[in-house]
Amino acid sequence: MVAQGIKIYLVRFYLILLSIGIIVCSYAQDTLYINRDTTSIASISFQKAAFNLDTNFQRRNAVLDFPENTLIEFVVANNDTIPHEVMLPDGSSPFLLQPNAYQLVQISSLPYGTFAVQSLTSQGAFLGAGAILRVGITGISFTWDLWEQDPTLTYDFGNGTITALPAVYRPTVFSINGGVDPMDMMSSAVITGSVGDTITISIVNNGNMIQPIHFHGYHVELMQSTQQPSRIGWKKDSFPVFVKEGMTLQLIPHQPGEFPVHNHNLVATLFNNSYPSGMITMLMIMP
Ligand SMILES: [Cu+2]
Repeated sequence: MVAQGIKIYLVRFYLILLSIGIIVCSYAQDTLYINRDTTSIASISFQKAAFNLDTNFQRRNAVLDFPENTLIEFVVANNDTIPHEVMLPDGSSPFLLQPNAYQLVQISSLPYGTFAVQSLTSQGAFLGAGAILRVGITGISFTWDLWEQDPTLTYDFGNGTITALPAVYRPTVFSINGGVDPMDMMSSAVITGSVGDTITISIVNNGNMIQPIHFHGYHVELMQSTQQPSRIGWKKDSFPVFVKEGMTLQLIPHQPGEFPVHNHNLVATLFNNSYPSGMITMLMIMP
């Protein structure tokens, strides 16, 4: 009798273990890999860091979508050769990730908006490592991952020879989603839609200076901001995006047309002595 009881107990225990295994296997979180590499655009070479969805370096940071008011889970893995201090958007203390280490992140919930998971380590912070979290954003939506830097300084930050911006900082690479090719209509930065659409634009400034974004043709509404909450509801054609800020803008086009949208600091619309190229793109609105 006792032996049979133990046997039933063991079978039940085994079934519980099996079901836990099935639940774990069927629920795979996204992994954000911290990657850093040398890259080049039009013969200008520089270092860049990013959170990517695999170990292959891409200049553009990953975008993860979550519903509002639910548990947010993902894994952060350090594929870099140096430790990174990782900052979460929930106000918790940053955590240190050694090379080849990974950590499961759980955030109980985030409100509607655009947030970032950023590296505070200079090889990440100054080289633009910041994954974008979009929470509760549905429908027609676009994301701009902004970053600027001086190509020479990227190597100094990468080598660890500097850990702060110099007094004279003259960046020449101004990128949206890792690219400086705004006149390419296939660019992920280009906003497309029709008159009357509700278009959501998520912006994260992963750069090191304020990026004042100017919209032509339309006013947009500030729906959310991690650093300027008092300005929510403002409808304007120009918004400063502060360093490391996450911001959500809403565009409901009242007219069709093709209009530029760009960084109002005009050196940001130059790259390798050519204009327009840099932090500039297009709004392509159909009737
Ligand atoms: Cu303008």
